[in-house]
Amino acid sequence: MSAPKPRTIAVLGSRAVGKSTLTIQFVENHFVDSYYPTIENTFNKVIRYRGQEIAAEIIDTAGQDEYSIFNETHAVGIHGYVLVYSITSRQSFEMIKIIRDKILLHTGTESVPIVLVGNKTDLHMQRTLSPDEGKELATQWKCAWTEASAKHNENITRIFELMISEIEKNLNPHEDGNNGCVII
Ligand SMILES: Nc1nc2c(ncn2[C@@H]2O[C@H](COP(=O)(O)OP(=O)(O)O)[C@@H](O)[C@H]2O)c(=O)[nH]1
Ligand SMILES: [Mg+2]
Repeated sequence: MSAPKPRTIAVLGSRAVGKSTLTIQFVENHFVDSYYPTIENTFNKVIRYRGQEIAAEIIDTAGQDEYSIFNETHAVGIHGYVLVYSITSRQSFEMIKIIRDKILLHTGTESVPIVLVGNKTDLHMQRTLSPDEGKELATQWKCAWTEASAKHNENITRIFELMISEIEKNLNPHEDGNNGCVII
């Protein structure tokens, strides 16, 4: 049996929500406290999924805001999107909705594989978004959702396992056990 094709994953969200931190935590297993905010980087990592080794190419984007034009390269050749907000920033949560609209507009599809991530759960005192708000949005979008802490390495591997699961579900929609949305 041939090895599965590489999967390309884009990590999107407002600036400073932790896109680079969670990507580096996942790929290199360490916490970076300061990372140059505006560069885009691509990382490679093999992800184990259902006994298979899947090569993932992870694009850590520079981040989106109301002034930055959606980069059309993020609509081509991407298998799945990790959309990150910070549980301390309602603005970052609102930005996720705008980003998703732009993805759908540029890809011309009704849905794309998405994992919605509420990052920075270690900042309990600054929490302004409840888990339910994230879950509700994921239910509406029929996508996966999880909260995470890139700082404490909580649920970081889970994000990418969910992503592969969403991508495979999208590519093989009729396989057993591949229906419904995954929420943990
Ligand atoms: N407390 C806490 N800080 C985080 C977490 N993830 C990222 N940060 C910090 O948030 C800031 C922005 O992170 P960065 O990954 O550069 O954000 P990006 O612009 O989305 O790539 C940095 O100072 C990180 O150390 C987290 O889970 N918890
Ligand atoms: Mg970054």
